[in-house]
Amino acid sequence: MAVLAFSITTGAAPSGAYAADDEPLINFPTFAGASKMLDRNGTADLITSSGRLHQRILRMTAGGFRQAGSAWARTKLDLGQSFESRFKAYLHHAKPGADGIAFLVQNDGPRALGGWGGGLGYRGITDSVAVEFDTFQNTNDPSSNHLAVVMHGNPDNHSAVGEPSIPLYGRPFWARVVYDAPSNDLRIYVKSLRAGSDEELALETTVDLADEVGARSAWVGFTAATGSALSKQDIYSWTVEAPGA
Ligand SMILES: [Ca+2]
Repeated sequence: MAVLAFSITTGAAPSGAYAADDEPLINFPTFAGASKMLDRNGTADLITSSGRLHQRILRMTAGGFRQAGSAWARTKLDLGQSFESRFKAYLHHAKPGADGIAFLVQNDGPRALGGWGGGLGYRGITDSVAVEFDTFQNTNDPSSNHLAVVMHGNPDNHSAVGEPSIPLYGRPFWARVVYDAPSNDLRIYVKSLRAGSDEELALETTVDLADEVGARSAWVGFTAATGSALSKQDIYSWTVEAPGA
């Protein structure tokens, strides 16, 4: 009923682009039963974690050399409306680890997968905007613990950079990507899972996502990669909500 009422008040809402009040557009509290709702490429896989939680997770890379993976929700995202994406990640395994993960909106399609290593699995996905969580310092990187917003699949050119106070590698963290469509304001928050930790604003920039991606409706998901240094890169939980709709 809520969906019907909403579509009437907003006019010609594209089918499937709006959810009912407070119902996430994309909702993976865990990745149990997610196989039919996620397109996975390269090394991205749904597995049962071996740790204490013993839950279904999205493992983007499995700890081998020169791996790259991508995973895209089958529900496309309307970039003309504000949204909030929240996920819990754990990048771990070897020391040092590499290379990190990225949250993307893209218009290349459900098979999109980019290059390994510093490409973070998105290098070459041209119709995209990436938010990278980068754990290995390449030539153009400020550190081995940074966030960046990157346009058009070129990780050598950061549009905006932030360096969080918490480690992205070796400890699980929460990330929240908040996009305000009217102002094109994009904010990325991170938070340690440690008791008493506060969320911090790690990066804020202005970007017109629909304009950069070249479409109002985009695929949304993650990429990740390893190179000569290795990581297991796991997503434990992921939601996308459009609270301002
Ligand atoms: Ca890097």
